[in-house]
Amino acid sequence: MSETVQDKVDFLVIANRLPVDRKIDDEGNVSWQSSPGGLVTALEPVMQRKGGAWIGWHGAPDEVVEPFHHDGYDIHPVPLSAQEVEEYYEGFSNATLWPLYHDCVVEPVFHREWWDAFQKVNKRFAEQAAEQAAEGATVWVQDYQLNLVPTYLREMRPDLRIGFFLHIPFPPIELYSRLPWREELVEGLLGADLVGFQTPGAAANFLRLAKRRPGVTASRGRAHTRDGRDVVVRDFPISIDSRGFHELATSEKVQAETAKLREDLGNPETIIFGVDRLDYTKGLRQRIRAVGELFKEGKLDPHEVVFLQLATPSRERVEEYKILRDDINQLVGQINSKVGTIANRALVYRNESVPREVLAAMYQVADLMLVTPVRDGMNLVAKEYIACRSNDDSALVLSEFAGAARELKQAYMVNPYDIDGMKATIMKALTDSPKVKARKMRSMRRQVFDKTIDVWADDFLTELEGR
Ligand code: GDG
Repeated sequence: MSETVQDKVDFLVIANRLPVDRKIDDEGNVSWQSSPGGLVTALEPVMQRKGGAWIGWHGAPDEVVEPFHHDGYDIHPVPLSAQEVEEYYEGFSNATLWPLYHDCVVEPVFHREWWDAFQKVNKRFAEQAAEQAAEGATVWVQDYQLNLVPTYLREMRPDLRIGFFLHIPFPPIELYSRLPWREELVEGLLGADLVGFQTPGAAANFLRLAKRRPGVTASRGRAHTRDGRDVVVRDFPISIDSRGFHELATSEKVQAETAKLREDLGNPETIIFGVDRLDYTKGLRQRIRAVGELFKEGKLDPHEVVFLQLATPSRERVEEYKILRDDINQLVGQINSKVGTIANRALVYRNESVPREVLAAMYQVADLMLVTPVRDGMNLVAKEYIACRSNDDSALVLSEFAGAARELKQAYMVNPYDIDGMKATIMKALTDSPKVKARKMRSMRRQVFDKTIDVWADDFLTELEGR
């Protein structure tokens, strides 16, 4: 395969971020390394096979980076100014759409300037794709930040096959209708040939909205557009590289890490674990409150049980995220000052990002995993725990508001708004018989090893290419 950037390609992925991170060594040499996300793992082989390109922002504002070839495919960095990052990304994407699409768990912010920037940046991504795509190429657009790209791209290049996948939930019409630009955003997605969601409920919400547009009708998972096209709308629940995670978790390096971690936590009998981006949708306040109360009431003994919560820093310049960070710090402080001792902290809270090996070790030592979002498109953490944890004497507590709840039916389900209910379910998950827990774990393992990220990508692309 050629090492130079190709003029035109048959397969393109467009995402807000590139699949590579820039590394600069001590001598100042620059290199790009694949970022270890699930999407990259799933799509790299596809792009290598088809000779593809990935279009996305490289992560540094006010900088133009030339296209380059990386690991068998092309990378086309899209430049963003500092003001665009603020308005298109932090503003419209993460302070307007993100809360709105997550059931308005915090108030979405509407600013007309953000909307202007959102349109402008979406157009830039579409133009870049239109330039790179060969005649009849397949283009896969990822996520809410690029909601307008399908229609812009269709106007520029009607010959292309365009797919769109939304990684987050799609809200009911009653909430969506608040959006001053609701018509444009629905039209934006109708430019695609295939629109994929995490759940059938999200797909149904979108179809209900689509058929309100003048001249658009909908039936049996399809929207028929004014210009006579059919848009297929359905769910494609995303997954993980299950075998990859399992191999990592059982590797020698991670085994050593696991022993060290257990030691660092004071060799407790039971380890409860949670890991999330520090985001208000993940139900951290409710989860920490519930476990804190169990410690305070003496139902959990800090000499025997440790609750380890890892919260990865996220979107730190967006106001609601700053408020959340302060709230959680305060909540953790209050609990630890009332229960446990300096040697036996009840709650070990780490607000940082850790290497994958360390995360895999954390999954391996966790007797009980708490995944309690108030709303979540899928939630990969729940699946990663099932793939990594080898011991059958384990339990997953899972929010019914995560997309993953549709597939991991054997989890201990909770409503994170019901703190007492969550406390009772946590205690049940800790005290159920090993036989019951083993049955649940085995059934969830079958699900996670059956429906992997490759299955997800293949399903989506087969449907798209059949269009
Ligand atoms: C969006 C949707 C949907 C976290 N901390 C560390 C770390 N992580 C990794 C986890 C997991 C990923 O981040 C988080 O994925 P989630 O699915 O839980 O959540 P979002 O980031 O909100 O993702 C979501 C997803 O898109 C995919 O469609 O499931 O619903 O909101 O993979 O492992 N990884 C490492 N260190 C950390 O400290 N290495």
